Amino acid sequence: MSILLTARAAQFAQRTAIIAPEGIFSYQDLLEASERVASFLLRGAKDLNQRPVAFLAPPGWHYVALQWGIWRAGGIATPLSLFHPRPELEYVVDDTHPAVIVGHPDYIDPLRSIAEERNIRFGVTTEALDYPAGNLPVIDPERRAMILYTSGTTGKPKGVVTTHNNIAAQITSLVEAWDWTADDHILNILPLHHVHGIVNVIACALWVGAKCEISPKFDAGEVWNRISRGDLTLFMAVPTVYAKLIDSWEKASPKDRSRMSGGCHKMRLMVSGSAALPVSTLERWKEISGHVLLERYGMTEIGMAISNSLYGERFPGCVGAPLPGVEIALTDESGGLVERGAPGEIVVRGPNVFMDYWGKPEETKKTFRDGWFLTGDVAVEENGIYRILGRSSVDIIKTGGYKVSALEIEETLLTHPDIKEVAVVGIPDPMWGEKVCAAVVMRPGAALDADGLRTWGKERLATYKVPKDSIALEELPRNAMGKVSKPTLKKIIESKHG
Ligand code: MLC
Ligand code: AMP
Repeated sequence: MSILLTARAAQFAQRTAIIAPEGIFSYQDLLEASERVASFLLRGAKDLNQRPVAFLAPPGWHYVALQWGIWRAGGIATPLSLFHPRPELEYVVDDTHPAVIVGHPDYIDPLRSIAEERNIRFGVTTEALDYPAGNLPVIDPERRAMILYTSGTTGKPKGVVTTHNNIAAQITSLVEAWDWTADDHILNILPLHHVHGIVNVIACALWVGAKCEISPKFDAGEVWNRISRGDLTLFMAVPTVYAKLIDSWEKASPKDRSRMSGGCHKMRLMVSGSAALPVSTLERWKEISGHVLLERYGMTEIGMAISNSLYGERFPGCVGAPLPGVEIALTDESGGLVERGAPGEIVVRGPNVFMDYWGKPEETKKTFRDGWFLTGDVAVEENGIYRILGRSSVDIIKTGGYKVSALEIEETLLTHPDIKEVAVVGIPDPMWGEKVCAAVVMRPGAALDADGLRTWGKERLATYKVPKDSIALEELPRNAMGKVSKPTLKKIIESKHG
């Protein structure tokens, strides 16, 4: 309800909404700032009429004021990633054709030139925040609210469009399941171009009138310092963050350890998601913090769908039961329900499910069957509790909570002048969950320079997509059909790394 979200804020007017590097801001401050941003975007027009507005700002006050401002002007909030080099930013801009691009003063380059080259209006967040407030449109919550880019099995990322009502359904389901209240105080350390940070943390907090403290970037030492102060009630992160926090705790002195663990004891809930939580991480975290991490399952297209319970038993290695308002089924390839206890694809139905992929009606159609969204994730269910077994495609990799497409990375690496053939796979890794690795066949006379390839890759792809390890092979393993055998390749890479 994004727009319904802003409508709720008046009731919390004097309460603290955002604690960020830029300062401490109340709900009233947020309403006033977003009104100025909306007026800046409108520049006298009545309504942005569901035109996308692309924006790039570090997690913090400018980000939230801008997001709300776009919603209040009738636009579609399209957050760009701080970790995307120019070609990836250009891809999103060319895919969405935004009415305006807005950048934080620290991120003007290369945004301004991307906008100028395309004749798109460009603005700086500071200008928008200083603009005189004017009249704003009334927004129907059935309208499009947000586009988030997600990798798929078909190469380039797709823009997932959610309406104000979709976002409201995603928020209210979590508010109910996890008992959010205005007394909550959460720390966000997640990036704000994905649903985990945007909906589960910031939007849920602002829905109930809670305090949302926003770090511009994850830093394990700083998170521990913040937790140690003992005034946070909630924390949500991906498994890699917990792995990094565990590492940092192990390195601390006994005195600091007890301070860190003490801060955790004061919290009411710690949540993990976006990738499988290893049971070993869950167990170590319990020893350190006293919390059994609540693991839940979600996806950009649906928000959160399945969750362990807040008060009842939490099942290690499982993601729990369907969230309020979300319907789940497990189906076979022809769409029939699988037998009880048998593996099946998770399919999802409910008001939380997205509207469409931006500008891709055919791809949208392919991901729905009889009104159910097909996730591509495989699970089993026993006694109402779901366990994720994996994904139906080897070409989707989850690294540190980011979903990346092996095909997209392969397409980019193939443009390297020395590379003749390439295949990308995800290799299990204790820190990252999966690590992106590439096998390349070099052109005659060329030798693989793995570090050089990483530097080259970072100019074209987000750093988290760039292979952490690359190996050169004489030829790629292929099956009888001539198709690269990724399971065989994974074994070859794993054996090379011992
Ligand atoms: C950073 N690096 C990564 C990476 N993150 N490499 C692979 N995978 C990642 N996820 C790179 C850096 O660029 C750097 O490269 C090197 O690894 C070391 O970085 P770091 O400083 O150790 O990383 P850090 O900044 O600590 O980031 C780790 C992280 C971050 C886990 C905090 O990746 C993160 O915020 N992940 C969360 C993503 C997320 O929100 N996903 C939710 C999607 S929504 P170099 O070469 O410069 O050294 C979703 C639905 C749902 O999934 O269910 O929630
Ligand atoms: P994204 O497209 O970035 O939103 O990522 C969604 C994907 O993350 C899902 O389709 C799952 O594959 C994965 N995922 C999310 N939560 C979990 C979880 N708790 N366990 C395993 N996989 C998860």
